[in-house]
Amino acid sequence: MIRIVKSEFLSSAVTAEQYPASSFTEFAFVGRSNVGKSSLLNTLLNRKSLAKVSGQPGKTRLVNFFQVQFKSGEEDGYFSLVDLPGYGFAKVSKTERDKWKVMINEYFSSRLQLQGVFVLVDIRHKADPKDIDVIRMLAETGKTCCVIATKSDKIPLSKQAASLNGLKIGLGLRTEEIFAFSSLKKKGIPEILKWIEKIVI
Ligand SMILES: Nc1nc2c(ncn2[C@@H]2O[C@H](COP(=O)(O)OP(=O)(O)OP(=O)(O)O)[C@@H](O)[C@H]2O)c(=O)[nH]1
Ligand SMILES: [Mg+2]
Repeated sequence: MIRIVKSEFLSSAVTAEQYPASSFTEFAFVGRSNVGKSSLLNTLLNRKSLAKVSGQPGKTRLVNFFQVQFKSGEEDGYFSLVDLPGYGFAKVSKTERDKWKVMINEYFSSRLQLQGVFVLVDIRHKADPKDIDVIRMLAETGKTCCVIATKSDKIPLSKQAASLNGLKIGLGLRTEEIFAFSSLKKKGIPEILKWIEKIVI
C-alpha cells in the first residue's frame, strides 16, 4: 500500500483561473458542512491542522489545494487533494450559499486532473437528497467516486454494518464503494489509501 511521505498546502481558489497549474492526479472531498471533510484530510495526512477545522459549520469557504508526496515500494509519486466548502448549511445567506454552489460546480466541471471524489456522509444520518444529487452528478460527468461514512466513533461497531447498508440503499449506490471512517479514532485510513492507490499506481 502507498505511504504518505509529505504534504503541503498549495493555494486557495474561487474561480478556475486561480487553480494551481499542477498536473498531478487529483482527489476531492465533498459533502455537507460539518460532516468532517477537513478533519479527514488532516487525519489521512497525519497533520494536525493543515486544513482548517471548526465545530461551526461553514468553516471551509474556498477551494483549497494540497500536494501530497507518497511512496509505493521504492517509487515516489505525487497526487493532489482538494478540500471543498460544504453544502446544506442553513445559517449562511442564500447569496453566500449560491456562491459556494457555483464554486463547487465550476471545480467539478472544469478540473480535468480530478480523477476521484470522496463523498462524505455522516454515518448516523439517513441518505440526504443533496448527497444523492452529488453522486448522480458525478456519475453523469464520469467522475469515479466512493462514499465515506464519517464520525463512525459516534455509533457502536455492532451497528456500523447496518448503517452502511442503509446508506448504500438510500444513496442508490451501485458499483461505488462505501466505508466507515473516524478522524477521532483514526479508523478507515487504509481503505482510503487503497482506493487512491488503485487510481494513481
Ligand atoms: N466525533 C467525531 N467528530 C468529528 C470527526 N470528524 C470531524 N469531527 C468534528 O466535526 C466538526 C466539523 O469538522 P470539519 O472537518 O471542520 O468539517 P467540514 O466537513 O470540513 O466542514 P465545512 O468546512 O464547514 O464544510 C468538528 O468539530 C470536528 O472536530 C470524527 O471522525 N469524529
Ligand atoms: Mg471544511
